[in-house]
Amino acid sequence: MTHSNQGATSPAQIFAAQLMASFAKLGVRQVFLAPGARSQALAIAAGQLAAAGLIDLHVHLDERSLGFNALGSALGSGEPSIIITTSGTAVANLHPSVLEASHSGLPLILLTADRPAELRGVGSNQTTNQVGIFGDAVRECVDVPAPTMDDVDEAGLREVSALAARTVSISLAWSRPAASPATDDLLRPGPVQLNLCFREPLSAAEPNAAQLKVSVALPERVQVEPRFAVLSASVPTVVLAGAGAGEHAVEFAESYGLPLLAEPSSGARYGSNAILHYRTLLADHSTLVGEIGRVVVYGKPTLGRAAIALLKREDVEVYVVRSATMGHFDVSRRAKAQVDELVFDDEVPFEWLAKWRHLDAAVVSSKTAGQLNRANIVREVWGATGGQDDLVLGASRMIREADAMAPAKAIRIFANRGLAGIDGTIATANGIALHNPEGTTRVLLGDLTLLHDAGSLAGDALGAQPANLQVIVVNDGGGSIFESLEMASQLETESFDRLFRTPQKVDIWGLAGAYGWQHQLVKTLDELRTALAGSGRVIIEIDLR
Ligand SMILES: Cc1ncc(C[n+]2csc(CCOP(=O)(O)OP(=O)(O)O)c2C)c(N)n1
Ligand SMILES: [Mg+2]
Repeated sequence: MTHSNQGATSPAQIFAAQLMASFAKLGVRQVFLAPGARSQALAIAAGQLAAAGLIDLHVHLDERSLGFNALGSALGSGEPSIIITTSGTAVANLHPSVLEASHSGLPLILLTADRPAELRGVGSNQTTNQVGIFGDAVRECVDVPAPTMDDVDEAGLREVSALAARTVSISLAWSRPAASPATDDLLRPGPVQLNLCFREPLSAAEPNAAQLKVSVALPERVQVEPRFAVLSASVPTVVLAGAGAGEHAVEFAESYGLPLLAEPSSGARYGSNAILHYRTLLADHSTLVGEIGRVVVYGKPTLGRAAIALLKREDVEVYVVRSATMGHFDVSRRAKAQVDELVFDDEVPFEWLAKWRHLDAAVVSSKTAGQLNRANIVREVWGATGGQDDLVLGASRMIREADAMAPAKAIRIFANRGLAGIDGTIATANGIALHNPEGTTRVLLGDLTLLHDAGSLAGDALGAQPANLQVIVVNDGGGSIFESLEMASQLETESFDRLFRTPQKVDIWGLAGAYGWQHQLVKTLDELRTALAGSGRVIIEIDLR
């Protein structure tokens, strides 16, 4: 390939090399790139760092998919992901993943290339207002003017490195964004946008980002004043663990002997305090449910209306434990306190948990042994998934089925519950799988959820492809979750199908083949078990139509 401007100097390239080298020096390894012209200096710098083994580079065509891949990587690793896009609609295509990352507290660093000031607002090609495009979904948005030669002298380059450090630090909630002054405000990781203007020449072969010696470090981590509360042990208390609750909810429930009502997406559905059929028990309004006087909420519960109704009950007091990822969840607007740690003033009577366990054991599980139905699919998937594996749950019906009966098992479960979209699920799983080369990453989802993100099956053709990724699609010919909602009883079947179910007739076997995936059609539980024990990148289609 010829480089017409080889040897020429490009402030854009000097800036981009310094910025990307600084991110790498700060330890940010995962870089996600979608191709474009305005962002070429960043892409070239990223390519140089990847070639030198200093970062992992992932290239995807579609920015919507790219964003969810990066989000999945942040979920799987806890580390920030860098996303590089060109200008215009490319940036807008990041919006779904940026919203999800904002609501679920995930560190994304968005490097959105833009035209310089003189080309804005005059109808230039591929130019729109990218500053503020994500609203309050980014923790901070910095509009960085196009660098000139004067901006990339030694002092200027130190500023570029400082910008990288501040960006990483805010994305990880180590530093306070400008908009968050209060000292006991919860600091949450999240997306940060650097809108980077570049003027021509947009790139050059030099400098090589991998050869730069940069000196940069993260600022000291800001400490947030923790908040405590002391609870009276005489009020019958349950722990409600929503998405992102994590092991703290389990430790709290176990150290005080409290019933643990944990969603599958909580990371807390394990241990002997977990009340597996809590969903059924809450909906049944049993006397025990009536006795609840206090709910301690961890994470963000989103799966069932009965849990939300409990939080709104006048005779129930609510304490919310603040979550660094999911924020403070106070859906009833009447939490007595939002705290970081809770203690009881006395021992909780042990009979309280015993009663819950008794009632839980008495819930009759459906007698459908051997049948290929949703409950048994959940059992098989949980059974096949071990400590080495990751399980990703799509939004919609299957995650609720799991909420109703999934076993208590300490496995890594992920779900995009920040906004509970049916978008980006394959890409999210793909990003998570990047960090699990040994085990299997399974994603359990509905047919519409798969089709919404079918383009993400393309993956990164020249880059790392997860070795063992199983997409388990429960194909019931459309959105069956709506059958259980109000509209189903308002409408004739024909209207219901047209307006809500959206039946689809996609040939999933053909879809898998087109993208180079294996496909297995499963019609019995035995076939499902065999398929789950396999390896490779496979779509396991369970036909429930
Ligand atoms: C991006 C987005 N669009 C629309 C919705 C609303 N929605 C929730 S569930 C659903 C249907 C899902 O169908 P499917 O994936 O087949 O799951 P099923 O309920 O049939 O198991 C839709 C459209 C959403 N959550 N997110
Ligand atoms: Mg469906």
